[in-house]
Amino acid sequence: MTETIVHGRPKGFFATFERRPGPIKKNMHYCPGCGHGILQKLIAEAISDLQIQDKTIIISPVGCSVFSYYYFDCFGISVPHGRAPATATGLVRSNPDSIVISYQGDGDLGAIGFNNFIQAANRGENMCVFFVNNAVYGMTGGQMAPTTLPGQKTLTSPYGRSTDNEGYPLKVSEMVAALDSPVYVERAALSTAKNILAARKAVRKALRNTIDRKGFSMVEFLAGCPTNLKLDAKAMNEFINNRMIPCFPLGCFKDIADERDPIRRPAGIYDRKKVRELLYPVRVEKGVPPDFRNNSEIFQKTRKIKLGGFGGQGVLSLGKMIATMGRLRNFNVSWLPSYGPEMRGGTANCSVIISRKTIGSPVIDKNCNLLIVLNQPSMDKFLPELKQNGVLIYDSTTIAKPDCSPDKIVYAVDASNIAKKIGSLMYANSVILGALAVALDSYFLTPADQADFDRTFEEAIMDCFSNKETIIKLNIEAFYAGKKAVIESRAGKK
Ligand SMILES: Cc1ncc(C[n+]2csc(CCOP(=O)(O)OP(=O)(O)O)c2C)c(N)n1
Ligand code: SF4
Repeated sequence: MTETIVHGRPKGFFATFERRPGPIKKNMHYCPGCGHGILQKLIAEAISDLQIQDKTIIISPVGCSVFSYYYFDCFGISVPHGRAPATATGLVRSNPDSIVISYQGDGDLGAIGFNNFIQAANRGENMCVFFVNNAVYGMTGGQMAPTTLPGQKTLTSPYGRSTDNEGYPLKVSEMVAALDSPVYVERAALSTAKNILAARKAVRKALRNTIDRKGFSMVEFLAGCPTNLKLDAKAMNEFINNRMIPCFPLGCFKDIADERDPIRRPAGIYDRKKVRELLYPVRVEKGVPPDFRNNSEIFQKTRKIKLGGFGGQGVLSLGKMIATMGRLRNFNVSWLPSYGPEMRGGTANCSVIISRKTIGSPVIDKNCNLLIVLNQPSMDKFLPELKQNGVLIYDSTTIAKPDCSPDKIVYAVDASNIAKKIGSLMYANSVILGALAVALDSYFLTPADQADFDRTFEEAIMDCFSNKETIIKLNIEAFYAGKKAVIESRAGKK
């Protein structure tokens, strides 16, 4: 007698599951009767029938399906809980030819990852989401999910889900269909043969939309988790048919793919030179060659700079200018602003680190080498963080002379008054940078690096304020006024 195999293993699966650890290489790890096994077979069949194996990427976040890549003979990624739509977005935006499937459970999609999911749907990303609604958290042992039915007992709702306490189940398909961007939303069930055939059709339709770049498609599958619901296969199907379907009606909620043109989004740019040109146009025009090095000893070590003042005084842009100066001279730099209520009149501060080495953390909480302060509260707060032999530069128009230990190098600059004469208080930050240039000149820089400092400052100003010619001009004026004032006051003292 010869046997005819009518429904064999789909070609979209590996012949043996070599990626699966342990001795079992032929069977899936899903429990008998689990909806994941049924759905993955439908997806594998569709991938091979549509001949998209070489460009399909299945993303499985956390949940029972996290090991999907054991089975599918295509690309696969496992990602953190709830993050598949974000990863899918990156994949499809960087390679619009890829067919990206975000395969998610109800805990993953409806709870921890809901915002990720709904934003991707609303952006109309060209991807398909296969959403497995089994009404519980399967992997972790059957806790209540956003889709758990009213009255359904789970590990964390032992008396049944109370709608008074936990609200009603989340109707994801209905919600997504209400958005304008998604093109196709259907709910199917993995219970009877008829339902499974409808599910099979829906899988193919969603994939076809993705191949045709029609945008966001989602199919929700009502699925069984017999293990956690403690039901045998027959009772599991009855639960889906008699309990789940009345709560989550089957059918197509939206199908407008035919009305939509294929999505065309800007292609990604990967050429390093082009990326650099786009990000840093000034650098390309004016920057030094990539092997340029400042030779002064001060640059051999990582330098930590803290800047504080009132919100609106230009403290953050002063930090940015210094960071830009470093970047334009091939240093690694970080700029970490501190926002918050400070932006509305309180103190604002930022941390800048300049280093030849990789910068591990942009945070400076003690031991800064240079402290620049433009208001009294920042002086009071940050002076204790200044390292021994550190440099302090402050606006003496507004801040009282600090009580510093003698090892510190202190520059008092009448910055606000000088800036006012130039036209606005907002130039006080560039005045301060002028003072910094003098401090560095006097103590730390070689003549070649001194000459380079002014040039770098001008380049940084142009980089930070591109296209604002008057602002560039007045900031440069403020910088030189700051330098002059410090040099004159020191000459006066002599
Ligand atoms: C950040 C994070 N939080 C929580 C967990 C624990 N966890 C693992 S799977 C899971 C829920 C899975 O349920 P579902 O998404 O419905 O998938 P199923 O297992 O039912 O297929 C949770 C909460 C985790 N792994 N990571
Ligand atoms: S625990 Fe539930 S969801 Fe997970 S494999 Fe078993 S039946 Fe499937």
